[in-house]
Amino acid sequence: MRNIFRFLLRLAFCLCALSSLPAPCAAQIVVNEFVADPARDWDGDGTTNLRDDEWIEIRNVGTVPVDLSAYRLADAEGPTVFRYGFAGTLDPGAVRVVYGSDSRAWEEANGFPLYGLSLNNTGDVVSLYRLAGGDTALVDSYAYREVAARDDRSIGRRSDAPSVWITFDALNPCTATCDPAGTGCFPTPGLQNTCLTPAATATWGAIKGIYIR
Ligand SMILES: [Ca+2]
Ligand SMILES: [Ca+2]
Ligand SMILES: [Ca+2]
Repeated sequence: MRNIFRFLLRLAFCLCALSSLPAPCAAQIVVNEFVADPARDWDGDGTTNLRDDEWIEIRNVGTVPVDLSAYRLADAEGPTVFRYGFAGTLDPGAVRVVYGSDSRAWEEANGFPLYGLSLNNTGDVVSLYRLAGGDTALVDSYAYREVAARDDRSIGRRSDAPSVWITFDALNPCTATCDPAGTGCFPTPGLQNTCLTPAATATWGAIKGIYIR
């Protein structure tokens, strides 16, 4: 019995490694955090740009590496206009951040309009799709409203409770109107969604490189 279980487990892992197969393997990759209304040079190119400095972070919440080549980002317009196509592999627990400038370069190379990630400041949907054979499956999405998306606020999953979404508003503190609620945490592009605050001096060194270039 135990051998049968091990065989099935191994088979499941092998199937997950094949990028052409649909969910539940696809559910391993989730939208983890994003900034829709940038007011600083998030991508580090020396200028602040409303298109190029938006960003979306994804995370592998599963237990096996995932080939990202079938994954696409879109906004509320849906899968008729993709904003970015991933490449490479994402290890379990790892995150990958895509800036608007990355998106624009991908759009240019793949014949899409050069809108970048195109995250509307007055509310939009961040969507992650997966191409599977002739189908396009919605893997994960998050709809946000205007207040939480204002200047340099990111919205993301709590690292210790991934089903709970929060606003990372240390750079632009929320009032009581933020939905999801503000936390006083800094946005963490390319890093786990740990809550880093100005008071957390012990860990500030790990993230200050993002903000001080
Ligand atoms: Ca925007
Ligand atoms: Ca920039
Ligand atoms: Ca993050």
